[in-house]
Amino acid sequence: MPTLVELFADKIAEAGVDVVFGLPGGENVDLLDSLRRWGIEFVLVRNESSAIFMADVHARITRGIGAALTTLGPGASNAYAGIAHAWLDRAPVLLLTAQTDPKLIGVHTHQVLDLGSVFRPVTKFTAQLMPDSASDTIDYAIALLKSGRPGPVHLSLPAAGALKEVHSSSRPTRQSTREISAEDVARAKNLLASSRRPVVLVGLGLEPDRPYSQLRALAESLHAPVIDMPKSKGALPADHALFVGTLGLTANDPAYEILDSSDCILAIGFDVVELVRPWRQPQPLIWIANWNDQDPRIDSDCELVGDIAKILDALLDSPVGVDEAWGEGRVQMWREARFSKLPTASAPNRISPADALDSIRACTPPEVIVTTDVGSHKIFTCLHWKAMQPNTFFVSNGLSVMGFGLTAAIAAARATREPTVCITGDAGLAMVMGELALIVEMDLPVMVVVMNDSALDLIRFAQTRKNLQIFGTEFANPNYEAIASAFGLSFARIQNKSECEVAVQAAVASRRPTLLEVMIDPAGYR
Ligand SMILES: Cc1ncc(C[n+]2csc(CCOP(=O)(O)OP(=O)(O)O)c2C)c(N)n1
Ligand SMILES: [Mg+2]
Repeated sequence: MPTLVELFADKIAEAGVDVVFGLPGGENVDLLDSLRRWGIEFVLVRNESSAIFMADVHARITRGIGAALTTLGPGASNAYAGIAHAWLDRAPVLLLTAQTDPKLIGVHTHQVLDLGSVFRPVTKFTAQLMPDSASDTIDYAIALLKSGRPGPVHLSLPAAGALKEVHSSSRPTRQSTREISAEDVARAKNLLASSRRPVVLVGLGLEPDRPYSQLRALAESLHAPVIDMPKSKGALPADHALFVGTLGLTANDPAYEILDSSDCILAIGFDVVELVRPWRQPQPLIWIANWNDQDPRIDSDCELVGDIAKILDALLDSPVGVDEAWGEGRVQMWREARFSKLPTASAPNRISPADALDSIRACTPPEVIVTTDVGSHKIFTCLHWKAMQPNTFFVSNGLSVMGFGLTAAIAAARATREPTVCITGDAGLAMVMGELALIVEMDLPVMVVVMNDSALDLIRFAQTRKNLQIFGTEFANPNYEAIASAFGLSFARIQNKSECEVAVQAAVASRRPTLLEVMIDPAGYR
């Protein structure tokens, strides 16, 4: 009979896990050894939440599940931001933590936290593995990760149980498949037929279904402008005649102009968790997703839940009667009004955010993966970056947690081995700076672009808007050249567009781990 840790390694390997991200404690060494013996790679992170961010991105790129490992109390609680991200950003990540021997709970308190209570609000399921039931518990936890709306699960393993022999069973867990009713399809078609100005709104739930060709075909047949959300950027290429822009960054995102003037919303894989203001669109809404409209439920006139590609195919022959001034023409007008206005840098030796992103876009291939951290640079990057292919843009947007950007880029480059760009603020980079070591250890083609403004710019801007004094939002940055050299990354400091182009071209060509310090003019974010 296998031991409990062997059973765990066996079951996650069977579920397709070939890498675990984590930072172990003494209680994990038997499990770590079983991962080694099962040929599962272990990526040793420098901070536990990084492990969850990486497991999320790994899952999203491979269409699989992510796995992370930490020790008990301190390691588990250090993973909280990561798990909270996986919860609100709908990521199928299995977190395995250690735990104290159940016999000692109540007697011994050193490093002991009630991890079930800690993780229950931010997981789909949390349980302690017990030798008698571990096999079924692991099966259940793995099946839950991706059933319905994806999300994290937490299992804890008391060190005392690690080497107990356990009974292994394999219960096939049924994935519920929802049949799409002909009645619902007919109702959706009627709504579309009577719409003069339909709009498509896509969100984080397009992955892992990837119904991108069906989405494009349906939008084109309806002449419906497409608005994406940060986590679905690239679903329709940014240069497509029907692509409008990205929603979910501010209360007045420019794309609201198109959304507000539409008369029917086709919401596909949409999740209001990505919006910074409550949902209050009065138009008829057709809900298409792999999970029920829930949490919070928004008003919809028709709910189609199931395989998104099949649903979109079923709607493809909907009759259309859109206004002539809608569709491609309306999108073109909107773009012209918007893109004529972007500022260039006003401060000396500073580059504007638009110039920085435009030169990165011009010097990288269409399929380049971009990740962003959280702050003013995130809002600007989500609104301005032209994503040309699906699933090439990674951001924490449900939780919007700092520290995600760098770790996401590491996981993306590790999984794809392709040039990956991380756009991060200086404060966000400082939170996870230790992870720079992983880029060099794994020799990844990651370009870390740090927007140096010596400030929590987004928070400083909130002070300015309220006419408050700047207080507690500015800081001094380290010498980034020395940081790059200490970690073993190539380095360049950038003060204008041509320097940016030269540095990005060099980084892409060399595929070397690179840190680019961009002397940003934060006035350009506004
Ligand atoms: C872990 C975490 N702490 C705090 C915040 C709140 N917050 C959002 S943006 C921001 C400032 C980020 O500063 P920086 O990384 O330099 O980006 P900038 O706004 O300057 O572009 C803060 C503190 C957060 N989202 N996540
Ligand atoms: Mg900053």
